[in-house]
Amino acid sequence: MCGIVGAVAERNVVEILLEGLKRLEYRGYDSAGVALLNDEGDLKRIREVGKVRKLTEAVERDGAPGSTGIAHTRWATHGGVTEENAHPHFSSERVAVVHNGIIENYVPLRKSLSSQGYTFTSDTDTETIAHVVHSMLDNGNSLLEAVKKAVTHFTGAYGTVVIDKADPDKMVVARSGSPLVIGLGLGENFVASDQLALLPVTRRFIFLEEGDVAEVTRRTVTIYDKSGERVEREVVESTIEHDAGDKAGYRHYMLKEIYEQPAVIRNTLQDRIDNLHNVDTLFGHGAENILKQVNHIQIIACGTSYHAGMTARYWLEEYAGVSCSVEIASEFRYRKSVVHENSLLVTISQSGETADTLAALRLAKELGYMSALTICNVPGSSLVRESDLAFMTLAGAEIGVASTKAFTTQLTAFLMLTLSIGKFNGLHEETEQKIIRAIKTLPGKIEEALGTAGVIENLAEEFADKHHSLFLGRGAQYPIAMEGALKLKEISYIHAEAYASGELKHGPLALIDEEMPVIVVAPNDELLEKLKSNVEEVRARGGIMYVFADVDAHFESDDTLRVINIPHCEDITAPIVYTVPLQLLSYYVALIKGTDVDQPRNLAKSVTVE
Ligand code: HGA
Repeated sequence: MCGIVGAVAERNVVEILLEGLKRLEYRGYDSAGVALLNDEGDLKRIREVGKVRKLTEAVERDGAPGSTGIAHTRWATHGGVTEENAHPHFSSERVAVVHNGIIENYVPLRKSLSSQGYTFTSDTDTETIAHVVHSMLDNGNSLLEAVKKAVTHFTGAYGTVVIDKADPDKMVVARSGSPLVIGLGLGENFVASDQLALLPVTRRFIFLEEGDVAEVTRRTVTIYDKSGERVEREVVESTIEHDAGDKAGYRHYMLKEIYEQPAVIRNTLQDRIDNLHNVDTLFGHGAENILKQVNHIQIIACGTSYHAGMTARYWLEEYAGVSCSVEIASEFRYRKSVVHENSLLVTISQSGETADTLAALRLAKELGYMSALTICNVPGSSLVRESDLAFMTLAGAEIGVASTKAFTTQLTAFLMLTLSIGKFNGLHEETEQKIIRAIKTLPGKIEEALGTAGVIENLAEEFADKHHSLFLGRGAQYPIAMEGALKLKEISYIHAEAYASGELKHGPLALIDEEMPVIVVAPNDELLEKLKSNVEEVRARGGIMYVFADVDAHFESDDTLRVINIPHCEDITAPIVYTVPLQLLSYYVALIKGTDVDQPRNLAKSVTVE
């Protein structure tokens, strides 16, 4: 959350900053701002409530060239969505700061800074950073020393970039809890919260580590670690495609990403599905030794990734023969839990920067888990760097805030993990081969499932005036129902609840009437007959149902029941295939409701605050 871009160059950096912000807008779109130091030594700031487009228009209107600059797109945590609270924040028209994270002790800091004579012009926690740095500069410190000393006063999380009017051609950056990457150019250098922002200007990156402070000038990058020691960090060549931020002709990123699923699942499987015996290549050095010994798997994740973990539990217990628990990261990290012997921690995150998941990983290391594996989509991200093992999903950049292709590739990764562990736990070869064959047909099955788009688009009309909805599924389709409900909530703002179908009569049945559409996920599996009984229970109470059903499940459409036929697929891959029409449903309902599909209200991607 919150997008940061900074640049020091010989040329005017305004366009670099604005293009970077546009590419980071998925991280927050409450307001955007830029601060620039020009050749005359002036510090100029332009801020706008709303999207980067508004900032771009304002910059074009006002004109604000500068060869050193910082920019920010905000997802507000402290202080409303106003121009005063938009970043960059200033101290005494000298220091300018952008920040991603939360300064938790901002209240006492504000008090103490106010008593020193500092005036606050915003309600944010961030403004304290500007004033603390300024007070350190006033004590005669260089900008680097000032930031190094300032960060010792903060508790909470920050990725921050500071510039000083009195010391132009320089940025000082600090990272603790929120990601920052330095981009290396020729005679110019950059900083951003995600490499995606800088791909038009460089492919060479240094990922800052926890506690790092760095001074960035046009020609130098000097990094100090958390103990203040000067350190060299590896320079990584990015393999992400330059045009990863394009819509490729689709109306929305989300639609593009839904349609990319066959291809990215193919990528994720390629060279891996036929090499499952090569466990170390799949999950990292030492994986075979670890997976052989695993007695228990603890999956930790948030949001959509949590649903991937919940689905995986069904597979891991049934086919890999290993017990598995799944927990939301923000719960796990704040409770006392029991660690089973030979437990593997598995974290899941698209960005690899999800604050709660990262904190849970760090906690698990202290708790004595045997090993930690992450399933992640961003190479070089914090989760990947800090885990013992990693499986990279190859979904490519996901820009739509509502996750789609990241989810289905996470599930694909879990299928391979299931088979890899199953192999050590006596999974029958015939079953293994059957599953592999099913997995190989996945991209094709998803292509077929995408063929339901026209039918779903028509049905979506019926949701336009609805305020609530219920999603039902059984077995591994229960978390898929949860994911379907989450998608609908996220982008259409329709209240959606998911229940395991068997739970219906334990309460939610009371809600059923013709105003409450019920979406049922009904593959042709061993639970179909049970599910059919649940459908009848809803029908008997006048509910309107939308049943996503296997062509052979023999549901018939009538006045109260609309059947959307889904191509037949194997039980094990069905959760992935059925995800796709639910994504399409939420997309088309959102279109009809006219919401902002890619940047839904109040949300942002890459949740780097807790
Ligand atoms: N706390 C700051 C920054 C918010 C943030 O990082 N969001 O992801 C603010 O509210 O402006």
